[in-house]
Amino acid sequence: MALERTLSIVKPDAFEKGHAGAIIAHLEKEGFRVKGMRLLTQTRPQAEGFYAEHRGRAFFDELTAFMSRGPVVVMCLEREDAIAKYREVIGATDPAAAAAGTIRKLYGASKGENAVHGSDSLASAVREIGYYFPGCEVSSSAAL
Ligand code: 3AN
Repeated sequence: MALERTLSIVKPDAFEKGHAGAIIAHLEKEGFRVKGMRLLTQTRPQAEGFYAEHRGRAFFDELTAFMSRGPVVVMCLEREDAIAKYREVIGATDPAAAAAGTIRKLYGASKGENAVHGSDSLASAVREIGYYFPGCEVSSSAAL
């Protein structure tokens, strides 16, 4: 197993409901270390740039309007096997299908408003971390 980093976002729905602290604590208990953290309200173009790979899909407008409607907590997280482990801890995209105890099962409401985002591959993690942490907030100790 390699030391990896992944990009985590506490989405606007979870932040609005006051779940950001519980979600961060959940991730820390699972062994993730916070290497970078920002609270920001994205512009629509910023959300569209982040989700560029989904442009053209039926839910793109809904997704980018949602992701720019209020504050999000964006984190660069590090642990062994971080990318796969994070996906396991957050659960399936649709909270109704997510396993018991996962973050999306606990805090997500729907396929769109599903509490958190996580990188789905090493290539995505590199791109997504660079999108929000282009500078010195991310130290250089990990494999990325
Ligand atoms: P994941 O975030 O689990 O990797 P993707 O990559 O399939 O899921 O989708 C990217 C984001 O688009 C999801 N986080 C989800 O919020 C949103 N999304 C996916 N499918 C739908 C849908 N049918 N309706 C609304 N939003 C969706």
